[in-house]
Amino acid sequence: MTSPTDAPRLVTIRFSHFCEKGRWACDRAGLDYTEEFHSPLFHVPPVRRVKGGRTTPILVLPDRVLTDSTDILKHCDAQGADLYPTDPTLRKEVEDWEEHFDETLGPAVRRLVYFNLFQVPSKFLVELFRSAAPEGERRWVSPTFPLVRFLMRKGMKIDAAGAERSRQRVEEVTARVEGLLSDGRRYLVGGRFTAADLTFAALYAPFIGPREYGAPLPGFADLPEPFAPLRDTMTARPAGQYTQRMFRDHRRDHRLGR
Ligand SMILES: N[C@@H](CCC(=O)N[C@@H](CS)C(=O)NCC(=O)O)C(=O)O
Repeated sequence: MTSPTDAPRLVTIRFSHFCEKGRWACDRAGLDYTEEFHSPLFHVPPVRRVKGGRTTPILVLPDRVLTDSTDILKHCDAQGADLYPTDPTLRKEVEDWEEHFDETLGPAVRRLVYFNLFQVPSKFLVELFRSAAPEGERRWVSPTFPLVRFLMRKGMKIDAAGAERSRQRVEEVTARVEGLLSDGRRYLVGGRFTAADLTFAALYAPFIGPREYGAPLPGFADLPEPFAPLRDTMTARPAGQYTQRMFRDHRRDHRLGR
């Protein structure tokens, strides 16, 4: 029996796709955790308090702190999430895909999506950021939004040239995955759901906004140009359909009873 102070704590930027990756694994393992969520940049002080760097997700356990989504998946696997095959060859294949998606797809999707979101009326993004903020933080989101957007643009090099490079990067990775799926397989490795599927689906999800996503995405369905055509194209293609299927069939959340 865990006491409240022993309960794992998942520190997130609530809507972040890397955080969805970690949260999905925690839910799949049935961990009894609490999520401490924040809006972008407001996450920095709380993250600094638990570790040196500034990225989320972070899983705070009674005896250690896991500061990378892959470490969180490994922990959840050991807790019953069943994300890595036992066969060493298949396991290596899953780990290689996971690392590849983390290194290439994750940052590229983020830049491309923000580049497009920064061009829709800012009320959409303010609403999204507000939905990620806890009570005391929420009232600061709107007044600080122009500064936060400026710092995000600068920090993540969110400009037209960067977005074009990211678009190409996304295309390369997505085409590789669609190449695998073209033989009719339902999962990337070994005929069953693994960390490779979870990672691809979580990191591709910002294009789609799946219904089962573990954070609210207010206004997603109504987002105007230039985001809407990107969302529609990326949803319709095989990788989008596969991502939706992974969410539909495997994104369980025991806390929501699904
Ligand atoms: N390799 C890390 C990457 C995580 C990451 O990039 N997180 C982003 C959110 S999508 C973040 O926290 N960015 C905030 C910042 O850098 O200040 C992981 O897999 O956990």
